[in-house]
Amino acid sequence: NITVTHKLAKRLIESNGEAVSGQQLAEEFGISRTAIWKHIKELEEKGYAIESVKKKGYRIVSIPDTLEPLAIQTGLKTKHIGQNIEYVESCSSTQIIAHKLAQEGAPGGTVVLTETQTAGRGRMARKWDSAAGKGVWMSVILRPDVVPQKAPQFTLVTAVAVVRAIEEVTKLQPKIKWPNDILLNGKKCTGILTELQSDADGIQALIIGIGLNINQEKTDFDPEIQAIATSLKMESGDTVSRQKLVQSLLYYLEIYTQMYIEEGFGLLKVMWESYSTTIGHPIRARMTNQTLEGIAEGITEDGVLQLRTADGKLHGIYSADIEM
Ligand code: BT5
Repeated sequence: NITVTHKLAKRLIESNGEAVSGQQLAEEFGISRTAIWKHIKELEEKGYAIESVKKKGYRIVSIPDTLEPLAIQTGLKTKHIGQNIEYVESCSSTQIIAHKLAQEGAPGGTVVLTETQTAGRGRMARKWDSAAGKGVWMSVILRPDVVPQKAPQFTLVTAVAVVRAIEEVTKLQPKIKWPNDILLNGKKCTGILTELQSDADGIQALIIGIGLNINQEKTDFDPEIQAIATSLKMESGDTVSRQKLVQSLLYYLEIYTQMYIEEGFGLLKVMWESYSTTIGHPIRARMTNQTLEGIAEGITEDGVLQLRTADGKLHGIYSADIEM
């Protein structure tokens, strides 16, 4: 039933604002006009606004801002990423679903989307706050033919894609904090978590988790992160279309990951540095076994942060929390 309803929505969306008669739809779908009408009612219940034009038929006026595959794939410009979408209304974590799908052989480019997560996670088993319907909680499965040492840069490449997408859909100018935070006015609006399935043959799958705060108000966040988190709506003052954001993000993700795989990190490194808040500034890098203070001088071709301490020594930082 869902599929006929979805096909009907697709048919109406693709008629580009032209009304399509109940009779014509009934013929095309091989069902009665009453059945068509029932599917129209079902779409209206899902939040689609459909105009019924006398003697002419049905016309879609607006579609709801859900992350359902149909909504995302209508108007999606990618060839690869997002052609296969797994959507669930709620889950523990899209990372868990994506890991399972990857193990079961899901193709590269598969995307998992949800409205809310009960156990969204950050790095080192930290909690990721995932308010229902207010953000984009997504995992992307990639199967790049690269050595495992090249995996960490996918976080940086993804960060560039996120910045480009936010710039395209809003007027905001996000900044990147090494390695995986996207900031607006110094507050975090996006976190990225890259996980790896690999064996003796190399990378089997990369699972790139992206959590984007879109339409939250301050009080939608857990009290303990209200001072450090923000959303696109809080910064721009406007409600932002999650659909458009996902479509744009998948597009840039496809372009930039392909560029990285085929041409290496060079150009992306330049883009990344231009968006970075970290480079050129004094920072404190907290690692599991030590904390270093100094100037962040840049990143290497491998995505390693170069930190110069007061004694003049240059340190390569592979993983840390950065304070500025
Ligand atoms: C991250 O970790 O920033 C990676 C977040 C990845 C989340 C996505 S959502 C889809 C996919 N499924 C998952 O289960 N995860 C991925 P980290 O750098 O460790 O930052 C975690 C810290 O960010 C927390 O300890 C909080 O301080 C803060 N935080 C938690 N939720 C936040 C939110 N919604 N917005 C901003 N900051 C948040």
